[in-house]
Amino acid sequence: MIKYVTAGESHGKGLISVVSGFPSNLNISEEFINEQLKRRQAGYGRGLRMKIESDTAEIISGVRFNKTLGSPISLFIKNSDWENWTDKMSVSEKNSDVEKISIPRPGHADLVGTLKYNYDDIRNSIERSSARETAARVAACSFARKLLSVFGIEVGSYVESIGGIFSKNNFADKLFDSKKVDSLSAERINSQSDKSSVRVLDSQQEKKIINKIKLAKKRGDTLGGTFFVIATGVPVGLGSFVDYESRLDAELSRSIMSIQAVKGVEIGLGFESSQRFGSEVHDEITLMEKQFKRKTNRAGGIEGSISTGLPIIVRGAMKPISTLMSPLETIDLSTMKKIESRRERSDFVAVPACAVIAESMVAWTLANFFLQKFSGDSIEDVRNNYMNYKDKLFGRTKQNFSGR
Ligand code: EPS
Repeated sequence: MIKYVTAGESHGKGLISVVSGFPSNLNISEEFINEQLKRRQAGYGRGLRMKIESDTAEIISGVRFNKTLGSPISLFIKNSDWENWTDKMSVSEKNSDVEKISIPRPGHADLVGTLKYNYDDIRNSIERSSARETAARVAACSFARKLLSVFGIEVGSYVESIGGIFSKNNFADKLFDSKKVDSLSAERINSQSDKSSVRVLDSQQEKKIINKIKLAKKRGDTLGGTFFVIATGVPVGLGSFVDYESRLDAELSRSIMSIQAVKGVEIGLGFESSQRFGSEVHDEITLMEKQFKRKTNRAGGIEGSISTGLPIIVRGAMKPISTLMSPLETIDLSTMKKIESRRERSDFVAVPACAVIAESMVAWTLANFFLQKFSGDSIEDVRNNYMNYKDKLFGRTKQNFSGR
């Protein structure tokens, strides 16, 4: 089992990730991790903070000469804005009068966190619930992404909609369509979506979305949206139906749902499959050049909670950011009276960033299942186990059923 833990407050000194369970001899560089961090920071509609920060991870342990050692890996991302928060976020008790926040924002973790942890300052809720934490996740998950790429597995994403604006070209349909599914490439999807300021695949849609974000900004409002994550090159056999903790679809859903502000997850056709006939949902099985193929991929690459060998397709929905410049009604905890919510520096839209974070979470989940199945102390051991399985897959099945 690979594991990671993140630590750090949004306006503290920085963020830390500790990653364990990776095999030795995996090639990785700080530059590779920083490329992913840069992708997380992009997107039209982000707040001022993204201009202040230029997230870079420093590897503190677990890597030598660009190769993992098999020992715990630790990473540090410095918060450039820390120098402006040393008083407000001081570790030791300060005599200075640091403003205490008593007005919770509806939709954020402000009120529930304060009630649950018995805080006397909402700042304590704000700091750790912030999506800034995802920078540490993206850094940690870069190791998973790198491991998967050794075996030809790539993870990509694009934004399907922001503020209800969809593309006229139904890209989602093509993801499930037979002729396209085999030639899908996560890398190719990223090479297109990385170029768009809102991670979409259609320039007309991009223009409309930018106008809608401008409108949201003008109104002091925020927007959410939907995104797709696609993993290609995944072998058949990751995950299992034998118990609930081994189910690949369940773990993928959990990992996406764990991202701040995500409110919905689907695998393959998801909710739409509930409205169709069975014949319009299930993917017919064919045989081509000693490989089992499917005519369609409506299952999104998972059957019986096990990967089918077709692209894994996950769709997520993010709610609008809960910090509004035109505030909603709330209660001031210091007076218990009705008041307008506080304004706090924030993003207007973060769906493009959310898609990159979701890629990272999918990569982590897949790497975890991959290593459970093909586990080894070094990347060479993992490769041997993988090749042994992959090369024998068809012959083994044929042998099992021959002579019947
Ligand atoms: C950030 C995500 C958002 C930003 C944050 C940086 O966090 P939250 O979930 O709290 O809205 O608002 O920036 C700030 C907290 C700030 O001071 O601007 C990120 O992804 O790095």
